[in-house]
Amino acid sequence: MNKCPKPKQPLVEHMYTADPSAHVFEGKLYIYPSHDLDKDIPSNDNGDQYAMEDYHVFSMDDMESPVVDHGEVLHMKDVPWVSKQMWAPDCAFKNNTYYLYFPARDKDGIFRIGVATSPNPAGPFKPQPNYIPGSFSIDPAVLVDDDGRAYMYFGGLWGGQLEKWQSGTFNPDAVGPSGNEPALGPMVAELSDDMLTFKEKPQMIQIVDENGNPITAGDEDRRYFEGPWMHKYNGLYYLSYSTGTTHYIVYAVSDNPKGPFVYKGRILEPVIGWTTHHSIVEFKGKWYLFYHDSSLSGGVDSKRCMKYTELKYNPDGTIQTIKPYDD
Ligand code: FUB
Repeated sequence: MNKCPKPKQPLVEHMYTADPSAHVFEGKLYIYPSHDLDKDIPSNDNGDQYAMEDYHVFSMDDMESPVVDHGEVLHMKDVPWVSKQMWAPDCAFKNNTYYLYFPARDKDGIFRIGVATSPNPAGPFKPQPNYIPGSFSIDPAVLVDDDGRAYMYFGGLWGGQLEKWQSGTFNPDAVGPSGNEPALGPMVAELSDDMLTFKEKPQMIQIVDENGNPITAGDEDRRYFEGPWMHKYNGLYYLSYSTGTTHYIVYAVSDNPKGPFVYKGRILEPVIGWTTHHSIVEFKGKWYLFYHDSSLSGGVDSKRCMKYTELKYNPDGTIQTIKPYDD
């Protein structure tokens, strides 16, 4: 059992955790993070330092309760198609079943997205024998909409390989657009009713500025890099994501789950460490941002710790920008 967490402090300190996806299931807050290894691996743009092998699930009865570690719920040795790097997961509930979605490299070194199921939000999760057909890249985030339809958002540049799929097939030499060309966006695909396959071919989401012009690849303060999250507020769809090289969590809004989305602003200023990755959840009448930084390891990019803080909206629905190290 861990101590009661405080806002902007590590949620747990007995292991390194990152990419926290938070959801309210069965009246409690459940968190599905990546599990960073306590190993020193040289960093590169391919992300080799993120060599994670398994997932733990955490829960809190409320924001004043200790964080419970439910232990290892899935290990890559139990997933036949995985070779390495189990990155940022998410969990969704439908059909009386919890679905854990996770990216990992297949036996050819290509990132795919798999799914594992459990009758319990705390797992353990039983993986499907193969990855989701037609899946690629990283960072799945699933929204089960009010009408029961479920959408998966995913994709990440560089180590996450999104730019290598622009032609529709994997091209290891492909590079992304640059300068004034429209930036790549995250992908979206509606999930089948059984939540195990895509109902359709994934399509790229368009993110535009206030004048309707596509955000360009050179606009690194606003363009999509990785870590999509989708939540709804007052009936609108809020797509939030990391800008990667500039280390912001930003957001864009639409009245349609597939966009186009209009860029609105920043949610989180840069944290300690290269990556920034988050989720947004409403719990017991307040909204929270879950995120990570590398403070627990003294700044090692691949040894991160999940944190939370309250997220506030302005009356017009915009989100107040959070400074991670100010009170
Ligand atoms: O944790 C590995 C990768 O780092 C995630 O997939 C990215 O979003 C970044 O946080």
